[in-house]
Amino acid sequence: MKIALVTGATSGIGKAVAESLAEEGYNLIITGRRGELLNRVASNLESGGAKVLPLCFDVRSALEVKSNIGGLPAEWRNIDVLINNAGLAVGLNPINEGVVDDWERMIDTNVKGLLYVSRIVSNYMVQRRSGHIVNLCSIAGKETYMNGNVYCATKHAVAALTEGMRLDLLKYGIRVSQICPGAVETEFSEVRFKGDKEKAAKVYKGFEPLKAEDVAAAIMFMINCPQHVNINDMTIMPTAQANSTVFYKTPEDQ
Ligand code: NDP
Ligand code: 8X3
Repeated sequence: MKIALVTGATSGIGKAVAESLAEEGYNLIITGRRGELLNRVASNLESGGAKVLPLCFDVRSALEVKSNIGGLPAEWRNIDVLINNAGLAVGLNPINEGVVDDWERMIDTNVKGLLYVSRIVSNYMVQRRSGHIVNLCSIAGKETYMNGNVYCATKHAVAALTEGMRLDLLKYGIRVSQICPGAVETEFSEVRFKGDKEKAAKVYKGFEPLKAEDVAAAIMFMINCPQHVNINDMTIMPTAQANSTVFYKTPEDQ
């Protein structure tokens, strides 16, 4: 049985990818901070026949990552696929009004958390000369939009790290990919707007956004390519979204 590790599997894209991987016969290590939710996701995956190891920790803590991922039982260390998904946007402010705590949450999660996890898992993969790392980047890793400053910077960093990882891990036969989605309707905007559901819902009004399952299907395509094929970078957008800021919405929702 193959093993996949998905960070941030309590909701959205991470949960959908974990479900797709389980359907394809993977055993799963899933992570997130919301323990109860994580256990519920684990039970659902197990009811479909997968073996699941739920690990509740914060990717921002190097110590917690080390004890959870560095301390994996031997039978869970042969990780074939790592989905570096845990991430978030917090706030949407011009740079001069930025909230330092929001900046730190984004940088610590999206960049440092991804690094802490990758440092350990890439070594498991190096030992076996095999593995596939898929990083959740974003259209915000290719473009910068007004007030998105720090979130965009973290995703530009993910893009640079994807390239760096691919270069460094090339000689071990480890595949490294990134996926860059446009608007996906998940808990993302609710987190960005700090629980303001109304503001969050408005983001996805007047057009058909991507669903987490659409992104999961694209990731599964990447993973299922033959061993000699690596998709470096995939951008996936709603048909009604041309770039990070241009949408074709019903007139009342413009
Ligand atoms: P969700 O908010 O639905 O899911 C985010 C996941 O990340 C949750 O499972 C959350 O779990 C986890 N997470 C967040 N912070 C931490 C942390 N410090 N430690 C551990 N886990 C954490 O959002 P999405 O599914 O949309 O986002 C997933 C990824 O996709 C992110 O990297 C995001 O930047 C990226 N993305 C999203 C897009 C979108 O439009 N939705 C578009 C492009 C990229 P918990 O809260 O339980 O810790
Ligand atoms: C999430 C998509 O455009 O809000 O990464 O940055 S966007």
